[in-house]
Amino acid sequence: MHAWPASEVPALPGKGRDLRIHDTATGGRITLDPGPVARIYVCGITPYDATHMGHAATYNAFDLVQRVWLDTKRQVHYVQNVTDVDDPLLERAVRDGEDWTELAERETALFREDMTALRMLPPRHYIGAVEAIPGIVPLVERLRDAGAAYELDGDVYFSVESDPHFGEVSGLDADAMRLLSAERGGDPERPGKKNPLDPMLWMAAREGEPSWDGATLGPGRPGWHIECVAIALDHLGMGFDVQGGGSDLAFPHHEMGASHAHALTGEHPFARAYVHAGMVGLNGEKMSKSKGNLVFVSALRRDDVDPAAIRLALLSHHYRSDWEWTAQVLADAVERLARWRAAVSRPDGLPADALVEEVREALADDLDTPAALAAVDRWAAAQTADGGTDEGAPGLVSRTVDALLGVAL
Ligand code: 5CA
Ligand code: ZN
Repeated sequence: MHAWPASEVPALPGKGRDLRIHDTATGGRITLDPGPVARIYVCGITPYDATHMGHAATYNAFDLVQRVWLDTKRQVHYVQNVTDVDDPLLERAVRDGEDWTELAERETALFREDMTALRMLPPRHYIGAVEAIPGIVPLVERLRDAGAAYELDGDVYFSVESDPHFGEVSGLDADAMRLLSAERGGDPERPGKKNPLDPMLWMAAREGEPSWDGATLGPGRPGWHIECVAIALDHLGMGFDVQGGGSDLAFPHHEMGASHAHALTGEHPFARAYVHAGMVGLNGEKMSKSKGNLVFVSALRRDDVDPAAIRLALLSHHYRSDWEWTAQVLADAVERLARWRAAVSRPDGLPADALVEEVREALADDLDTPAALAAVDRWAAAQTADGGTDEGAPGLVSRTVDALLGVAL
């Protein structure tokens, strides 16, 4: 699949800083030390509805991770998937009497437009589940042949007990896992499973649903977790630097994915850090396609909201906190954008070298965007009050905000 166009990332003077980030698996902050090519996998959308502010906030967090790495002069190898076949997508297509491929293509196209408008850096490999199927089938066969998977009425399940590291990503106890598994696409109640938590790797063809050639597995379609594992192993390999997603992916998705990968390769870890963004809510509930309480990026764009203001609204919250989208959050961002634009539109200004370092330090400190924004606010306020004579300053601030925060002033 093609991704979306890249916006330029200006190079900044001086030296970028290594990222210290919260890792869900260790429950603490770790300093990432990627090689010259940093590797990141970010779970993509299931394209049955438009990009909402929750999605945008999560993709914003992982865009910042890359911007910090680019500032250290590393290259970034970024992979993202599109879950373009799965139960919720097929159910929505049936509900709306629409062809599921058309639904997926339309919503993926809209997602690309939203990501472009928000200046999110595109992945180098943007891979759909459907196009990954030929690579998924042999992995499931291998897991089965190695005794890490078993058949149940034609479906193939992964045995969580085959991975001694199972449970280390989310750190949850069995009861919590069972609850979340039922909520998030698992089927802990299905009789005949070795362990109620075992997730499906390959679902045998169902009447009226699309299916693909599964070689010795028989016709069917892939489970959700193996999709991301196949794509990540194909394009990044084991031990990549960051796997990212919203906190609702820690269990079961990232837990199961890590276990699949350990069982397949005999190596550990799958990702060096599992990084999770908080949930964005609306009117007291998590924004979600299934609940329908959504604010869409595309709807705001249609209402002529500047995408830079949307991005500033996302940046005004720490990525790990759960927060509420409100009209006030957007109004504050619109006002801040105007203030910053006024401050950088003067021909000269207050020296900004210290500001570059402050923004760098804030982001390196577990992507502390509220601190980064406060630093720019202080420079803009002082600039407006006193002005200054440094001719390079407004341009430097513009480039810093663009390169590190993805906001074009
Ligand atoms: N296709 C899978 C991942 S492989 C999936 O979870 N798709 S999704 O469309 O449901 O979500 C895409 C990303 O947005 C995921 O990282 C998810 O955790 C995140 N996300 C979904 N809802 C919210 C929300 N309300 N707030 C923050 N992030 C969210
Ligand atoms: Zn995923």
